[in-house]
Amino acid sequence: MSELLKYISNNALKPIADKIISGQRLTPEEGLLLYLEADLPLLGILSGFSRRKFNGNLVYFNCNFHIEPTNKCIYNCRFCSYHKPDSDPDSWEYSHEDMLDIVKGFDGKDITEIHIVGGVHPFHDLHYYGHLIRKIKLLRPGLHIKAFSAIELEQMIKNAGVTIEEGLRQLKEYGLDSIPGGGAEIFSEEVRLKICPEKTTSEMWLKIHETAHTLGIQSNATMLYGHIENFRHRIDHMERLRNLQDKTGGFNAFIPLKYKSANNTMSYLGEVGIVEDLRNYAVARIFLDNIPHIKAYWPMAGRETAQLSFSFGTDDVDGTIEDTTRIYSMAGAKDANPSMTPSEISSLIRETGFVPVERDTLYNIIRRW
Ligand code: V47
Ligand code: SF4
Repeated sequence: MSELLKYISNNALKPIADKIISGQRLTPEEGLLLYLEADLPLLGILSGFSRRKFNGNLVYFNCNFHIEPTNKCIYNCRFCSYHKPDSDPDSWEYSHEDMLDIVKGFDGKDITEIHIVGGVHPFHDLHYYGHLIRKIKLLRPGLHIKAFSAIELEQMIKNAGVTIEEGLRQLKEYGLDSIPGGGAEIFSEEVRLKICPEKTTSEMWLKIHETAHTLGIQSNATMLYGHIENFRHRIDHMERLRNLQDKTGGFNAFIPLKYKSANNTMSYLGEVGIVEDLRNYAVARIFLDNIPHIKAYWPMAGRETAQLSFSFGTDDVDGTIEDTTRIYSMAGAKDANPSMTPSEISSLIRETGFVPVERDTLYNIIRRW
């Protein structure tokens, strides 16, 4: 493969390509240079090395649904189209009974994961959510509960008056199995100040995930891109994750989330295009050399971009969803009612020449489709 180097005309990129081919870690400056100077075909070839090392030609999915307990929120992130005040006819808040009814609606279906995430409630504490988890486990003991962004966790633990460590320990006892990757946005403090100034700090987000990992609770990490951030901010974000992963090894997947511009106060920015999406997936796959999976979350990315992204480092599309999330449709995503059957997802993957595999939340293989 060193033959490839002959065809790279940009001399600054040759040593970087050499490092990627020989499996060496890139510095932040080298990651930045990829964003600035590498074209799409080269990024496709180079991210292919990292992708094959981690996941061969497999693309994973799971069978899951979401519960969004409320879209009322104490925060007001500028990019968010989802949160609504009490008085808005589009706001909702489910009771435990409402949410248990949603779970019962999936009786008899081969679902392995429930993903619970929503707005940040002012006074519900970890026991309120812990009892919900316990009741769900009683109904469906085998269901993996991946729940609550670090932002929700910070607030519910604070409301219970305990430390982060104690709060997470108690939630684990209630039945929390893992934590989704939301709320990370962009770690750079200068950008955070502009797009979500009131929200949990980056330091706290990282602390919550680190503490979870040390308690044996695995998690994911997201990055919101394509708004006012620049490439340096993206590399800084991924470097902070890479450093934490070196310490704990607790992240399963990295999920780049493209900023969607409908119905929020940053709409004037518009959205980045598909080439930027693919370049971003590829740099993430190359730079994050210690996170095993890169997810193209299909309700946000769209089915076609998700398909193309398999050739730019991604190996996961998330799951069947079953029309249970509104975060992206309210922000303008194409699929207003996101839902795919396992065989639709597996055809979507197989059409691209990759091999579809159904997984559980922690990436144990359930079945090859
Ligand atoms: O943190 C909100 C993002 C996230 C917009 O862990 C937006 O498997 C784009 O974290 N445009 C929540 N993004 C969703 C999330 C998630 C999704 C799928 C899988 C997993 C996982 C986690 O949604 C928020 C925020 O970054 N978001 N508004 C918007 N307008
Ligand atoms: Fe609330 Fe989350 Fe929306 Fe921010 S992104 S306003 S924390 S629901």
